[in-house]
Amino acid sequence: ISKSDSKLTMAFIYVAFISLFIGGLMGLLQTLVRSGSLSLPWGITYYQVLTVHGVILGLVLTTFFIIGFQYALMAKTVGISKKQRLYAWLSFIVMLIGTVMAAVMVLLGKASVLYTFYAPLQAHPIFYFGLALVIIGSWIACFVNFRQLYVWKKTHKDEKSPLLAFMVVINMVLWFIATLGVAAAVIVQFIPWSLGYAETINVLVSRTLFWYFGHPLVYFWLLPAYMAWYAIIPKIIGGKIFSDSLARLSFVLFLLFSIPVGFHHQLTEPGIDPTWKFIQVVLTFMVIIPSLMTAFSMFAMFEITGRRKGFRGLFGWFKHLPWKDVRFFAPMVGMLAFIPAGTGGIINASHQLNNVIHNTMWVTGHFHLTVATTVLLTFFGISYWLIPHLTGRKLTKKINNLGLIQTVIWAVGMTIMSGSMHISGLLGAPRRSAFSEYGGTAQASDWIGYQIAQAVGGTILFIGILLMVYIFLQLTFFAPKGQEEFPIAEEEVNAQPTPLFLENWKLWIGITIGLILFAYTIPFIDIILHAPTGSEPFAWPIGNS
Ligand code: HAS
Repeated sequence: ISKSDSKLTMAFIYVAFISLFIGGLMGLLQTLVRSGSLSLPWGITYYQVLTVHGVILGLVLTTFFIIGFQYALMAKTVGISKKQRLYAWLSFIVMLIGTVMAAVMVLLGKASVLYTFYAPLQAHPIFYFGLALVIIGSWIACFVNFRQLYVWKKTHKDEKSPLLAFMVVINMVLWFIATLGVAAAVIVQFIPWSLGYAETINVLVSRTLFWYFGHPLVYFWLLPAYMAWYAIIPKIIGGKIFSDSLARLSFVLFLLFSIPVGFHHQLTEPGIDPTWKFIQVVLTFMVIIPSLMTAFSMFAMFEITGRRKGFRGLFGWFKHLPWKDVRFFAPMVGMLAFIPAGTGGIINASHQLNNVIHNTMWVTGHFHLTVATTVLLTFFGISYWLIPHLTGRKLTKKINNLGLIQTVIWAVGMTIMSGSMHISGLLGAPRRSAFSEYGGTAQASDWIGYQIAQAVGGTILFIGILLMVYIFLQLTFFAPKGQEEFPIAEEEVNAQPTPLFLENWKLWIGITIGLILFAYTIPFIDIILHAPTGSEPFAWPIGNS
């Protein structure tokens, strides 16, 4: 892609890697505090560190990497005009200002509200203003991407849009609809409440609006990884896209089913009618289907490519995979991790089993496997070719090999850390708590060994982060000059034409809105009507005298 587009994407990627370093360091501190091996100096609290860790890795790193990567995909597939690029820069600047405002408040200990930031925890108003700016900046990015595809379509009538551009737009539609919920919470509830205009806040409304956003958020993280799996990995392994239609359908299903499911994070909460919890659990099981389709599609693509290269036998095709190419190896380890990670998700979503694991370390284990392994290793896999492509350098054999080592370190560290998180969670260890022996109870003593294992895994992961930051610096500033390809796979030659209805935006957005209204309207009215006295639904001055 052009120099100007490269600069734009790199701006986002710089923020992502700085975040990786700071957030990773906080993660290390946390595991050390939880295992009782460290007490934090200078009055810094556990929750301050936990908030920096969650916000900077879960929200900042991901959002910046994704939006930057998506700009690169759009520039490559449908192009970007000068004016759109200016708006893209505006999105970056607005998001950056918002991030700095929120980060300063968190670092000063004035916003130790965790990455979920719902009430009753309260932050300094500047934190919420910062969040609002990040959301607004990301909306500018949404509209730039929508416009890019729209302009392309106008000059390519009756053609299907490039697969990656279609995927980016789905992800941004999903993000836009989802962030409406969190924006409402920030503007209508948190800002007036934190400014002191309102004395009270309706906690359940704030949690419900957060999770309306919080679940699709995890698919906003996952879908860029799926973009690479569907359309980039086949090229890297010398294959073709298994099915363009299947890939598009799975993305459409994510759009439909990732939003009306937030209650599966609130299954233990009073105040929500169990019938609606049940309905949202059923919808959660629907959102598993596109991931199962993806797993099928990946296996099919690997097998077809292997057989074409002449490998026979039930698992012979397995050998052809380029295990020594880090552009493949890192995402592949991510895929493998998604098998237990996704299984854990299905356990979480099962209403009764959720009672066993909710608010325990199991959940922390789950999301370190999903977002911090499957998604992050895929993002690392993308970085190995994208960064040198953008900086006009080469991925050398040496850096490739360091990348292989990095991936193994990550897999080992995460197996130890996330494995012990899952087990200690089953033994009842609560999440989000600093080290405690709980008054010397026998049950708490069962957890300590696992907490030490988490610190060991966390330390290994931190070494992995240092290595990754080193690789990033190499790829950005020091690797030899050259050209690295932007690998985008083609479709199978004999592929069936993709049905046009898959690009019927009005239809899909219409069904999405219908499903959201179905899943949320009645329970939301219920929550408001039955709000306890003193917790007005909207924290406006009028509602709270
Ligand atoms: Fe989750 C909690 C349910 C997926 C992230 N999740 C969380 C939280 C986070 C998170 C951050 O129902 C914590 C929020 C908090 O702070 O409280 N999750 C699910 C379900 C799925 C799921 C049903 N989660 C994710 C993904 C995430 C993520 C993806 C981030 C990216 N999750 C829950 C629930 C909770 C929850 C409850 C609340 C728990 C509570 O009570 O608090 C599904 O989407 C999973 C479907 C996935 C699969 C796997 C398919 C496998 C594939 C790989 C194939 C491998 C190949 C390689 C091809 C069915 C695609 C083969 C190669 C060879 C060489 C063999």
